[in-house]
Order: sequence, then C-alpha cells, then structure tokens
Amino acid sequence: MKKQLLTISAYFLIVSACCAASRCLLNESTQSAQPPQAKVVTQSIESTFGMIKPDAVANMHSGVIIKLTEQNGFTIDNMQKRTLSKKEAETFYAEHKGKPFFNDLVTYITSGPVIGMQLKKENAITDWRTLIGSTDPAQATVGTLRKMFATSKSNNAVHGSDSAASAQRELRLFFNQ
Ligand code: RTP
Ligand code: MG
Repeated sequence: MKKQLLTISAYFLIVSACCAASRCLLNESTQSAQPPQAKVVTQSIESTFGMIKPDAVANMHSGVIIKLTEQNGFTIDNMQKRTLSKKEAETFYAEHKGKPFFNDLVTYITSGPVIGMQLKKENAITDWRTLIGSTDPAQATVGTLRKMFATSKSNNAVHGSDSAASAQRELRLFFNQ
C-alpha cells in the first residue's frame, strides 16, 4: 500500500513537471511568434555645405578641421578656398538681413579666405550641424569644432547648412552649381 502511494505521488510529480516545462516552451514559442518590433531608422545619403570661416583659416586650423571632417565619415566631394565678395556674403546670409549683427557678419565673413566644402554622408545635414556644435562656443558641446576652434559667437570657425533647402541653396551659391 505504502509502495503504491509512493508510486502514485512520483507519477503526479513527473506529470506536473512535464506540464510546467511545456508551459515554458509555449510561452517561449508564443513570444518568438510575436512580430519583431519595427525599428524605423530613416537614413539617406545627403550632401551639405560646410565652410571653414576666415578666423579658422587665418588661425591655421583648416588642416585639422578637414582631418576631423573625414574622420567623422564625411566625404569631401568638392572644396574651394576663396574670399567672398560683399554681395555674395549678403546673399549667402540673406536670412539675417536687418538683424543687429548682420553688418558685422558680412564684414567678418569677407575679411579673408574661406574654404567651402561639399560634404556627403548618411544624414550629412544633421550630422554636420552636430559636429560643428552650437553657434556660441560657450554653449557648444566638448569635442565639437566650434568648441575647439571658435573664439566667440561671431567668430565661430565653421558654418553648416541648417536644412536640406539651405544645403541646396548654399551649394549652388558657393560652387555656382
Ligand atoms: P552659420 O549659419 O554660420 O552656420 O551659423 P548658425 O546657423 O549656427 O547661426 P546663425 O543664427 O545662422 O547665425 C549666422 C552667423 O552669424 C553670426 N552671429 N553673430 N553676435 C551675434 O549675436 C551673432 N549671432 C549670429 C555667427 O557667425 C553665426 O554663425
Ligand atoms: Mg545659420
């Protein structure tokens, strides 16, 4: 009798263990049957306009800036060093016409040669703005070009197009495309 009871208990233990195991499997197979969460990453190859401004050129920072540009994954498709005329500068920065800093900006950007660059990369427009950093170097993140090379909010070493429309317009203006 005692032996029979032991056999029955062992039987129930085995059955309940098998049920638990199958529940585990079921859960796993149910989970793996779920469709994977769609992670939408929208990246595309873009071109943007970057410019090394007169202060950075005069301070001999162009070489390092170009090296950092390439090290951060940008391909330089076109590059030209020249001094912008007053008319070109006023057209280039037309969106700021009438602002208190506009005349100083035109004087500064025409004060010496700049190096314009057509830059290509996935998400080039946003990534270049990230690499250059905030307009005011005091606000710029450590490691950004403006943090490293800008001397003030006005003399801030580099330029970057702020949208796809600006990139297209500025590339056309600078390279006569
Ligand atoms: P950028 O167009 O040159 O890439 O500069 P940004 O977008 O960061 O800044 P934005 O507002 O477009 O200003 C254009 C340039 O004008 C000079 N600025 N000076 N003194 C001032 O308050 C002041 N504000 C702007 C800077 O050279 C700035 O990059
Ligand atoms: Mg701007």
